[in-house]
Amino acid sequence: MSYYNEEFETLPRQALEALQLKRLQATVARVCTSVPFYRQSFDRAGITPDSVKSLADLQRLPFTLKQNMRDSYPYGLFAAPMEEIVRIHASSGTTGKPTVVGYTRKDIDTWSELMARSYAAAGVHRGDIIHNSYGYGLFTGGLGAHYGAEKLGASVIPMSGGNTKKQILIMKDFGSTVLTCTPSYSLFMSEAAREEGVDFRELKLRVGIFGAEPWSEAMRSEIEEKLNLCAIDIYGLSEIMGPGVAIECCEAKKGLHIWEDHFIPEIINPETGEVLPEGERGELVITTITKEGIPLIRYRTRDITSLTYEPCACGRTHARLTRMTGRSDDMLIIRGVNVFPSQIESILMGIEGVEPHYVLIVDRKDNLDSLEVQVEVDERLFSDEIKVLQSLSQRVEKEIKDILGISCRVRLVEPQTITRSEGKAKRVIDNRKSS
Ligand code: DLL
Repeated sequence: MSYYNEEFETLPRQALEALQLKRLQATVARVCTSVPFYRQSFDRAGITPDSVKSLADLQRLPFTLKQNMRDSYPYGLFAAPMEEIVRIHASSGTTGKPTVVGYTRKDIDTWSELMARSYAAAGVHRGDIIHNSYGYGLFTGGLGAHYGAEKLGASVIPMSGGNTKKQILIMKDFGSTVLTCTPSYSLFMSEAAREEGVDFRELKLRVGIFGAEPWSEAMRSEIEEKLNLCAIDIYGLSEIMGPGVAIECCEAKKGLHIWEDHFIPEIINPETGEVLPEGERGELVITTITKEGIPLIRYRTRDITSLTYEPCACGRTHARLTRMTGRSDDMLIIRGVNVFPSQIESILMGIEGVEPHYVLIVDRKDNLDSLEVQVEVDERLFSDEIKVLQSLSQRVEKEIKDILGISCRVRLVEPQTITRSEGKAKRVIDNRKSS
């Protein structure tokens, strides 16, 4: 077993909960004194700094929403004076102003440690050469993965995204053993390698640490086969920290350990806000308990997952999240049926001849929703008879109808026609939003 911080990663539950309570109380006191938003929202809920006597009292605290962060743009929720903020990141989002986060020196140290733990959980160690293709900049992916790699003591290549041909060359010549990027970019790299005549089996890559966007189990198999490595799922969000909030361990690869000595997770019913029992799927809510720059109480992530406290084969005692199926605001409602893009992805990946590059186009005509699934087909198939293509598209339509209960139109498109992404892939075009 390779831990980065064995004592904390394997802390018995009782000790972990005692630590959580102490840290939660300190965080509540901190936000009450330093953040007017919390002072007011706690006042309205009748909460004082000493209201939290047990972890169960967390449920009495009000939620924090992304909108609250937007309303206090840019620095309104900061709990530390600007003199103590050493880094600022922001996530752009698709609408409105970016969400801005600030880190104190201690926050950067914590983030680096949690990323170092995450690498160790993924089986990465000193001596590894980490090819980091997450974007460097306001996005937390690049710098988060970078600082964690240095903290671990591995060698990091700060590639950032883009210039894919060069990435392949560097990976080959520098002997990279670990690749960090979005799952969609990893597939783009496998195509670029093929074009460059580079076979991933000749490379030294052993582990891929993929996240920042939803991906399915079927996509994992596809990536593992095409890139010849062990693919690990990593989760995080800038509001809470960045990458490294939770990660799968390479021993079990069954759920993502969330570092509970720094974050308290809850799962709620997104409609009612009610806390759900262990194992039930719902929206992930996170409370940060060590952050100084921008601590968040019961932050509604919008990400859909479930939580388990069952012991894990790796010996880590921290709870595990199941693979995220997507965000509650990404859920498509098509003629009344709820569907996540990742569910369609899983079906597509299970069908021979269809490639892992797709886009979903949703429209509304005469008050009726329509869904078109555009997906690339295998090169060999594309040159085949029209009959073969027709029967393939009918098969995809039928499987989507049988499994998800929605009718759609499938349009098989030529290889290389769907836009590739160097960061987060854009899988859905919802034209209803603009109409
Ligand atoms: O994406 C941080 C990150 C960087 C995570 C690199 C992992 C690797 P944001 O740009 O703020 O931060 O986007 C956060 O991305 O709320 C999820 O909806 C989604 N997301 C992140 N990781 C996963 C994952 C980074 N493993 C938002 N599976 C989150 C599914 C993910 N969705």
